[in-house]
Amino acid sequence: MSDLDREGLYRSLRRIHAFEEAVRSLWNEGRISGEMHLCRGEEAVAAGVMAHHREGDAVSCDHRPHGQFVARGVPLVDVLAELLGDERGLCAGRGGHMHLFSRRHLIATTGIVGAPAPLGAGFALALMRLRPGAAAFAFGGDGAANQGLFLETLNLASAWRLPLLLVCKDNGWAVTTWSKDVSAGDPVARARAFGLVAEHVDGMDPLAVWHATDRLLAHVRAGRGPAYLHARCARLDGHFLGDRMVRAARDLHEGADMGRVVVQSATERRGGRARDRARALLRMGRQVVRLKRGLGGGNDPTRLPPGTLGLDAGARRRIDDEVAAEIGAAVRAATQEAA
Ligand SMILES: Cc1ncc(C[n+]2csc(CCOP(=O)(O)OP(=O)(O)O)c2C)c(N)n1
Ligand SMILES: [Mg+2]
Repeated sequence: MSDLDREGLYRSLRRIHAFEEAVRSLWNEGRISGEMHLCRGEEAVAAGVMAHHREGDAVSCDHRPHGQFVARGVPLVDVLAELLGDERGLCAGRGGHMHLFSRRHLIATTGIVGAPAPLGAGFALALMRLRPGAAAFAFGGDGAANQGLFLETLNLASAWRLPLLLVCKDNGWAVTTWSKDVSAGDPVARARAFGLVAEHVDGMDPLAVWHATDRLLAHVRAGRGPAYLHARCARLDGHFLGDRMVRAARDLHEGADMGRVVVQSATERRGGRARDRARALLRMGRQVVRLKRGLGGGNDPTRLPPGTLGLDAGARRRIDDEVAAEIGAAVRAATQEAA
């Protein structure tokens, strides 16, 4: 078993959180162009898994990659400059947040849903030959887990006993589709059917993620084949920044105009039966209340109850302050460069 560094795990959570809030501000200011998929709600998965990363391991990420890049220790100024489209960015400002790549840190992102799995398998194949004991980590979503290339990777990774840890960040959604409406069977059972060792974990609990990853990686690093971690987490900002579905629940005053449209369509004479429309309206109302409660903090993996991780309030405050200073300095450096 690896040593658990509680302060390090807490710091990692807070760094990811603070980084995403900084990106949100820059995006809101119009300094970052294009779609922005933040990983708020997935911090505990990124921090808990990446705490086990060792030099020489490789990482592949999906379109929500910041948590892994921050936890990997890629220089934050380089990542921020990339998001700002600055030529001093990680990929000369040409890739943006969905194509982050660092050869030095062996970490890559793809915007093609499902593709981190085969990309990770490729990394794993190379590592198996070049660096026995090293592992590849591949992060994807629940939507990605229904892609053909993901299922093909389960097969080949198992057949070739690749040192690969596949991590599913299951936030329940693929853009506007509830995954449960389009997913057959149980994800862990699916992976086991291909011969992987697999576990389900509460992805809101950093300690649980840390322990599950520890167990699975012991198997992977010993050369016994790939593993699969299914982590239930949340999607706190909707699919991308500006996603009205979540903004409506986040700020109820913004939701007023959204609410009008929903009520109008539900009371529209044409269309479905009155009973079905009334049910739909009720369901929407319940959904908003549930989201609102969740967004109040209960659904936020970085708002840990006192005593979590065994850190006292003083230690947590010190780390929070250090993280705030680090992120603030990175933003200043990146925006000055981009100015
Ligand atoms: C092959 C492919 N199909 C469709 C898309 C458009 N797309 C971008 S993100 C996304 C949803 C992915 O859902 P999931 O894997 O659960 O990730 P989440 O956004 O929930 O984190 C889709 C369909 C894409 N980028 N690539
Ligand atoms: Mg999803």
